[in-house]
Amino acid sequence: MQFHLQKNDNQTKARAGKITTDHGEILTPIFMPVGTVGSVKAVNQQQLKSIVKAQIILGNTYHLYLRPGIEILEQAGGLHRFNGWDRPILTDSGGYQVFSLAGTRKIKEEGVIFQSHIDGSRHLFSPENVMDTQRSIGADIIMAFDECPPAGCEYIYAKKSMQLTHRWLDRCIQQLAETEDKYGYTQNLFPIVQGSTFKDLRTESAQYIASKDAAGNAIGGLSVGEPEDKMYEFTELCCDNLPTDKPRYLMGVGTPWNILEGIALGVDMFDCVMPTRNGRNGMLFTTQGVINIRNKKWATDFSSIDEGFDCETSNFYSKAYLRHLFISGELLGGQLASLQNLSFYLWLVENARKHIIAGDFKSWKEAMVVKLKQRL
Ligand code: PRF
Repeated sequence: MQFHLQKNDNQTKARAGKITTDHGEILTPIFMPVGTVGSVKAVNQQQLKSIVKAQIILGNTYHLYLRPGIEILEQAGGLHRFNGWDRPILTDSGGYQVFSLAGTRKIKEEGVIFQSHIDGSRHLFSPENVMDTQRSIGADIIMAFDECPPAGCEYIYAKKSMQLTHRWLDRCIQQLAETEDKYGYTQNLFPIVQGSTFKDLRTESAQYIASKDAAGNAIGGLSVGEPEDKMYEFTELCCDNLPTDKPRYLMGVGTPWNILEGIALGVDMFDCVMPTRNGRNGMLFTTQGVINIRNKKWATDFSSIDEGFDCETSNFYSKAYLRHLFISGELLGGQLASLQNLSFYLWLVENARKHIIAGDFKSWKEAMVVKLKQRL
């Protein structure tokens, strides 16, 4: 994998770049739609390409390991063959999902013992077997196995947890060195910075992660319930301590304005369930602000979903029709809302990139943040 920096913004820490993987190029900054079980909910792979213009999607080791399971993924020849997505894929390690989803779990030096959210069965995730599982899934970018401590945890817990994440990282690196790519293309490990909201821990963690000279680096443990200003403060601290010549990925973030602020702090990659999950609940992100499409006020508004935004969904359908679909419980409603939101997120990062290259990112971003936060 290669990362080519094309432009550094003069007024902020934003960058425009290009990542090259064996499944094609990714122009940064980029947003990655979340396809937890190998499917971006309600949106098919053709739509992801032609309407959303997604360049890379995400999958989750935790979910794919439980269902369909490693044997089936290996028989298929990896996730790309299984789901028909021939562009880059990134898989999260499960280090977050076992903490947020699984029922009872026990963290040990060896790994985490957890219970499946599907049938309650017991499993162990270790740095070694999570690397093996990600080999079998076959994503282009694979994440280190980490522990994401809860927001507001005590210093001593955050420190021990960070140290465990660092020891697990070393074991991930070792395991990858001892195993091979399964499907003839290169898989790239991204380590993850932790350290909660403690400056000394975050600095130490970012420097430790940087010393591994990985193909890219991630920032975890943020957007877990801390105030927004803390999230920005710690994102910046991490970025400042991570290599400039490698992509930086802020995990699980966020709202459209979080993404713009993250870009201004030096982040290159983002993922979040928000555009799809909130979309299925009737929350639309548009170039004019946020819409609750179930609201009565849209019942007779026959204007397009997002006027002035050139996307298939926004162009073809009205607010009144989309509201009708939601009120009637039609599946198409969730699909159209997801398409609108994902297309908008990809539009947003594409435009951020254009403005970084043009040299007017800062003023564009400031005006956009105000506009996008509006509730219509
Ligand atoms: N670790 C991993 N995945 C994640 C996170 C993390 O800390 C987060 C936190 N926002 C989202 N996804 N492995």
